Amino acid sequence: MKKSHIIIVSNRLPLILKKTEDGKIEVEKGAGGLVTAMAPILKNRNGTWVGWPGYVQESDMDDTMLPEIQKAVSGYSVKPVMLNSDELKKFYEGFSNSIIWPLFHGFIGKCLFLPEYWASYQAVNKKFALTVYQNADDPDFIWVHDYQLILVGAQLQKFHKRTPIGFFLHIPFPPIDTFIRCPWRFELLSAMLEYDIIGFHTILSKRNFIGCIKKIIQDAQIDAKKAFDETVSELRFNNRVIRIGVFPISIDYNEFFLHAWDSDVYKRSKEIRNNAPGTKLDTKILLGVDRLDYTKGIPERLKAFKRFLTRFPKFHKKVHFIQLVVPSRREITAYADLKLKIEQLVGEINGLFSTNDWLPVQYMFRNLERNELISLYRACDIALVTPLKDGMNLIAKEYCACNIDEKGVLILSEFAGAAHQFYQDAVLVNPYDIEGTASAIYMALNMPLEEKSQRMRNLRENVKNKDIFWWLNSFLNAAIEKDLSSFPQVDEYFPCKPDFELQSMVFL
Ligand code: GDG
Repeated sequence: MKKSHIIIVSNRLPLILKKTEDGKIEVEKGAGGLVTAMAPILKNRNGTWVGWPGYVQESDMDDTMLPEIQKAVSGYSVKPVMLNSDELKKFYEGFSNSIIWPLFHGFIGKCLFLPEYWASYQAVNKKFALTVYQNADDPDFIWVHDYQLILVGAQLQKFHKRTPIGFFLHIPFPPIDTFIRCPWRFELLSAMLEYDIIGFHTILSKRNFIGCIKKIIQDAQIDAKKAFDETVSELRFNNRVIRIGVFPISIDYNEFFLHAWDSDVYKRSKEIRNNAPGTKLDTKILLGVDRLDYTKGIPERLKAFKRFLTRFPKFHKKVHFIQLVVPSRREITAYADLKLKIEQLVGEINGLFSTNDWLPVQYMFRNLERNELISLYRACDIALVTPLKDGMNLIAKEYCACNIDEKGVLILSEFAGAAHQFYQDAVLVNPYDIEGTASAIYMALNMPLEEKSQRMRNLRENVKNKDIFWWLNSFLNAAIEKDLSSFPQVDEYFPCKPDFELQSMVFL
């Protein structure tokens, strides 16, 4: 029998194409948890990765560049899908990042529902699907990733591709009252039902998705017993079965753990502690690491730190807050505005509280080398991971994996996917509650060592047991498992009839 291959489809390839000053194109290897997890399985199954190499080009890929691109990865193939400047603007910055991203994170006011964005999103998804179609054979398993590519599965079905197709959403799925505002809600939801398996990070996203299906899609049926729990549910629609599951993504725990033990990392973490302006033996380091994004709650966190300093002057000169912001999507106005807001708040706090021997906030706006980031994780006493909404948040997991002396505290937003796993051992906060977050900082600073160690041990155990490889296996097992005998019989299913009022709105 022919061995099935795996095809990964994501907006970005695990490599970066860059133009040098003398006009040559250079290829750099990509990094990150997804690449690490996917590489062994891609190699083992002679797989292919389809995606955009992050380089804008007006024409399609020149075939002479393919060997150069292929050289950046070994053991599997890469198939680039090129984007031109119009597609970058309308598909990537437009529909993906000015409609789905804000909508799915609940920032409805930031959505720009332009029909030309929708047209470009459809066209680019078709382009991705075509590349997949040209490279897939029938028993292959196709795994599409994330919100930029929701329509790829439906498009492949139009090409009569009847090979199993899975989809994983890396961001939250919103509740019905948010999702319903999207002019293309029916098209997006119907397209999701063309996949054979859909994975979410949290039970909340799974419930929201099923809630939307019940309201918006006619004739879908779902297993009543499992619809709202963490197990894999089956949804029946158009004589097909669609599996829906909860698979919280994670990190390569061992990689972070081993790097944290590195002697250079140890030295660097000591330097970070000793070089913080005004550092004394008892100075506590607080850390925030985020991509520049309004979902990450950076201004709210800075306001909470300001409130903390106002309420607890005895901590002046005894705390130092390092906030790293990694540049991202600055072409979009909302992101450029956010940068200014953050910088204004940092200036305000330092202006109010700094002395000639103490700087309360150290702000960095750049990308750091992986080992520098790990040194920061090791150096800090408290990690502030307080997004307003986040699919999972890998910073929380990386911080725990690197906290090898188990004395750190994780302050975590209730609205990060990670809170579903860490609610017992992290200090949970509502990031909109500035006063409450300031109190949480105070509580973390005063937490007895024994309690800190116990909580951190539990957190690390959790990340270690459910690492990125666990995530990958769980998803693939749920996708390929034939005998789901524990699944209920048809009479245990309830119909997902649309709400009458909504039905008339949606279908008239
Ligand atoms: C989406 C969802 C979900 C950050 N700064 C540097 C750096 N990083 C790396 C971290 C971490 C990653 O970036 C950020 O991961 P997040 O999970 O926080 O964030 P998103 O980019 O928003 O990702 C999110 C994720 O998808 C996975 O499903 O968790 O909810 O929004 O790995 O280490 N890496 C280096 N230098 C930096 O300066 N080297």
